[in-house]
Amino acid sequence: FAIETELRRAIENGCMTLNFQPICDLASGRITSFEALARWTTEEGVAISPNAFIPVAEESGLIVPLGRWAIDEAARTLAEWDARAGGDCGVKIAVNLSAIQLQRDHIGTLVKAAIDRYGVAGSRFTLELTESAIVTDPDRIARTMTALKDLGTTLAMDDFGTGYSNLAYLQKLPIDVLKIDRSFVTGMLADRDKIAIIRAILSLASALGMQTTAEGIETVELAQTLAALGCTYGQGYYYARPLVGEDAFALIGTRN
Ligand code: G
Ligand code: G
Ligand code: MN
Ligand code: NA
Repeated sequence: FAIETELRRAIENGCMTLNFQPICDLASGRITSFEALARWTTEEGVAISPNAFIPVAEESGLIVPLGRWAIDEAARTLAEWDARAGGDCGVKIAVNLSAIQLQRDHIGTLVKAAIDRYGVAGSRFTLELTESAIVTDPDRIARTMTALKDLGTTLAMDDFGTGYSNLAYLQKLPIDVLKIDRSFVTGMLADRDKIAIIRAILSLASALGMQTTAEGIETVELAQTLAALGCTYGQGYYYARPLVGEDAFALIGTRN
């Protein structure tokens, strides 16, 4: 496949970059972390969405080098921001891990290597996993998650509420944060069913001692309503779109 060859080259040639979208404390509006989102810009200047290249990367096995690059680049970015801030710049970076990547690579070892290479504490990283990762190989996932917790990282369940898994895993795995999928947030103000689902997720998280992040917050009304419902963090275009690193760093200075 031509796209595979081009993707391999993009990883090697620096055509892959990370964008950063803030995740804010809903009560104060302060930025607590940034989700790192991969962007592939071709040599012709065409931006290709991760929704297009992540599946290709997974099918071809290129998700392994791509995922290794993303973890390293996130750590490098944190070290750069800390250096510019003259100390801990005050935010974490969240890296997405796909199910296939978790199956094929040793993520704990990679995160440890990035921590050592850049001298950034493990507590500065969040790893976002999906329910599909748990369905695929629960025992392996449990070991990986324990290794990641031992490094001091935060673990978030991405797209929560959209997967096929049963809820028993919530009790067994060391999950810190549930990310409420955007599909429940979009249009929730005019939809009692969506509000009921969100309330149920918030109540479940609270009972299990987990925090919550609502995705897809596009308006101040959504931010206020979710804060009033007791959601901890929010992410979405209301706060900011995914930004290039330079703009993300500048935003810390203006918002925090
Ligand atoms: O940035 P955007 O909203 O278009 O991202 C689309 C999807 O791609 C999201 O589901 C996101 O989790 C995923 N994604 C973005 N960057 C990465 C990455 O570095 N690794 C993995 N596995 N998924 C990513
Ligand atoms: O699956 P994951 O949650 O990692 O996906 C993140 C994706 O969601 C990115 O592609 C990002 O661009 C997109 N996104 C982030 N905030 C919003 C928002 O407020 N509205 C919409 N429609 N998409 C968003
Ligand atoms: Mn995510
Ligand atoms: Na998500």
